[in-house]
Amino acid sequence: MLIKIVKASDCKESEVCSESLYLSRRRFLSASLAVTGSSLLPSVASAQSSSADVLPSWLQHRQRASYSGAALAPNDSVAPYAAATVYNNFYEFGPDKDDPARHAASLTVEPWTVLVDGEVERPGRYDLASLFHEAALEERIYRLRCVEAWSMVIPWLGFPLASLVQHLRPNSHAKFIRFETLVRAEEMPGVRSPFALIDWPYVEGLRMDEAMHPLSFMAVGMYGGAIAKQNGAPLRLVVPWKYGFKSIKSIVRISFTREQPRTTWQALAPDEYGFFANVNPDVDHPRWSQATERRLPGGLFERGVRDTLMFNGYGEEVAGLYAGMDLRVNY
Ligand SMILES: Nc1nc2c(c(=O)[nH]1)N[C@H]1C(S)=C(S)[C@@H](COP(=O)(O)O)O[C@H]1N2
Ligand SMILES: [Mo]
Repeated sequence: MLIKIVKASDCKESEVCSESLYLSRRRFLSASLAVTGSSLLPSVASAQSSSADVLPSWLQHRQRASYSGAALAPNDSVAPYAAATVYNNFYEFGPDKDDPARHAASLTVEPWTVLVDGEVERPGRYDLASLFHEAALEERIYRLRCVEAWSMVIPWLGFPLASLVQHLRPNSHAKFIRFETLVRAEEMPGVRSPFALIDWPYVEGLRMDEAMHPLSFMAVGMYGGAIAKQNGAPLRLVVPWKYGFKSIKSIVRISFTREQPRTTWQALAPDEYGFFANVNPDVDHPRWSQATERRLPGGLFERGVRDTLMFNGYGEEVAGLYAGMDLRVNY
């Protein structure tokens, strides 16, 4: 059976592609699941489940702390788990929005270690429990605004990046942090693909003051449970005032550097994607406007288009980081 259906990833900013086309594709997938049996399609089957898996054991007994900053706006509602785990960008698993949900299930996340190196007093290879030592677990409900002009509200569980940095003790030469994603061709079809544009590993970075900002977050869970593999298990960065591509997934290396790191999207298309990548409705992408965004998942009668907010609505907290900087130059 061959059915031609428009892919959500073909839609980006265009007016003609609506979320409903994407949703009907999902219905088509679940219908075919019912016919073929879920055992044949384990990755799609797991993406269909409606709630998060239980937290890994090292997190289950962590002390919890509450966070009172950066509240949601009255018109923000949390995306259903099923939406946040079927519409993803994770190019290691393929270029289409549903590739991560289909292929990430086979990713091995245990054991997982993170290499810490560079200008730091405590370099080494850490497992996750020792990386976060005795930090208390927090929930952060953040807007995530992709540079492609869609957004979602997602509840994360994890630790402030600042607590990790303090634990690792960067020295006085450390001006930036560089993060690197796992590269494992056997488990990552996008890495194996000869058509991939990205020069693996996926790399992202922050200036040290950005990393130390209380909103910068290392997620190890979502929706009160485990973080889904398509969302960057077992460890991903979340920087809510920056375009989504800064929020690097499945991190295996954290380096403290003197120089600004060469990051993946900036290296690929420097005119289109900057190092800072702060959400900014006044600075358009060369190929589309950043003034508005599509909030996902859209309702049946509502296209869900809304104005994009400066710093994704976190300006009160973060604008001071960029005082005196020209954000048209440093996009
Ligand atoms: N390693 C890695 N991290 C990544 C990406 C990627 O392709 N590879 N995509 C980024 C982009 S463009 C976005 S919008 C967010 C999407 O996060 P989500 O799928 O959890 O919504 O992940 C970011 N992190
Ligand atoms: Mo993105």
